[in-house]
Amino acid sequence: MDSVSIADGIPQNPNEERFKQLVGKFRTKYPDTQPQFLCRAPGRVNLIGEHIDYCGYSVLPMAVDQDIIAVFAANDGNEVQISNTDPIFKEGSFDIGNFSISYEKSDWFEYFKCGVQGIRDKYADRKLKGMKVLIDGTIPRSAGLSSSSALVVCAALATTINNGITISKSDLAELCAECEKYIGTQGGGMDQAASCLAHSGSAMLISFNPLKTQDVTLPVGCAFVVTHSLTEVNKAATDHFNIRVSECRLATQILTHAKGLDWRTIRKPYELQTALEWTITELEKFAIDSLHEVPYTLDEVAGLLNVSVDELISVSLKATINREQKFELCKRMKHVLSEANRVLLFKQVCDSNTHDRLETLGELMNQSHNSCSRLYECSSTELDELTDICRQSGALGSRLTGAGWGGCAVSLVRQEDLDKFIRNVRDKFYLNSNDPKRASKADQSIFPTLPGCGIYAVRL
Ligand code: NG1
Repeated sequence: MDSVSIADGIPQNPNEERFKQLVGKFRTKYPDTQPQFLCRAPGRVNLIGEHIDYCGYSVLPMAVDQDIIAVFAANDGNEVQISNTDPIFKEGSFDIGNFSISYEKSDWFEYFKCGVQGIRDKYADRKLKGMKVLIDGTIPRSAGLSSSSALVVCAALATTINNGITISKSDLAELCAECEKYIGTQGGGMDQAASCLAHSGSAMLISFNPLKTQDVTLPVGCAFVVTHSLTEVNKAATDHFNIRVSECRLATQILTHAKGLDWRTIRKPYELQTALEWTITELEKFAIDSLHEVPYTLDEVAGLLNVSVDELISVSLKATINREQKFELCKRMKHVLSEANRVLLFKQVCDSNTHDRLETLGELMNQSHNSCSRLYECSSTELDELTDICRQSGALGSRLTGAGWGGCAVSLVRQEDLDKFIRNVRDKFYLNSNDPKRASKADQSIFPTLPGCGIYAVRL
């Protein structure tokens, strides 16, 4: 079992100073309490494979250096007290034996509770102890770099350690993917797996059901650069994300029914592909031939599945769905299935030795962005502009990363072009734009990133 090990003492690494400072701040914040542990969960940048984890398909992200860290100690009673070094995040407390998670608020505190709840669910027979926690985070929020999942993972990890629970990294990743759904988004598990299972120096191919990861060595001579579009989208506060999940489910159910299989049990494209023993390309062709381009209404989908709209809603959707909602089934399936193929190709190219592999990887990233923008409609004007500028500035490929509708892009750049690329993007997107916010945030909005390591914990 690849369980989370707890090292003794703060490691000598580039984070050493920040860790020590956080321990100092904990002592100031909770003067009567001796800090006992520190744990860390990184964010991730997804290199390719967007919006397909919840369809059951493999994705290819890497962990980033930006992270969430927590210093904590057991409390005598049931109370969990949490505070954050950033004063914009209000401190608070809750009873570990009795609390609920608010769908509506979707603020940092609720994400922390999600992680605790995940451990409560799995270890329902244990009486969990309260704790005092101080959090520090460096992942930009609502930027597609998984700050929310890193917080959920960090909270769950702290809860296990505080209660002497040993858990494997894979179990923790799976549990966190489930419990983050308490906040209302129906994500697929990429972020939590990347945070828990990453190895320093490698990107990773993550496959689901069962959760498996394979290290992917990125070609020598390339750099990945993250750039922030400086627009933020809180996916828990809008319904874009969950509508996409519903569209993929409904499309799968229509195709499943058309093949005479049970649409109530097959809910993800990958499950259908497996049941039919087809390749991704065969399923893609069948989807394109079977689904029309005009958006579907709930009435039409219910009619195709021979059920009432009420029954369809209860089996496949959330009760809160707007009954007038139209569903883009054909476009979404084209994106999902072509993107699933691009991920496998990206991995193959990384493993190969072809002389033009950087160009091929870049081209796959460009295709992915176009597909996200035109078929999945999860880009934004700013992200389209930013990725265009990145390509004009020397990137071999550039794409939005994470859920989209705002947030960050990731670009593949030749190592020798890196400085020039950063200068050009800085000038064109940030300094010479009419938006004063871009100019003021230029310095913190572009950074090259290397594959970082996953979670770890330290006894203080
Ligand atoms: P971010 O970028 O963290 O909002 C979300 C989902 C992922 C995945 C991507 C799109 C969660 C926690 N994360 O990521 O699972 O579906 O969108 O590829 O819901």
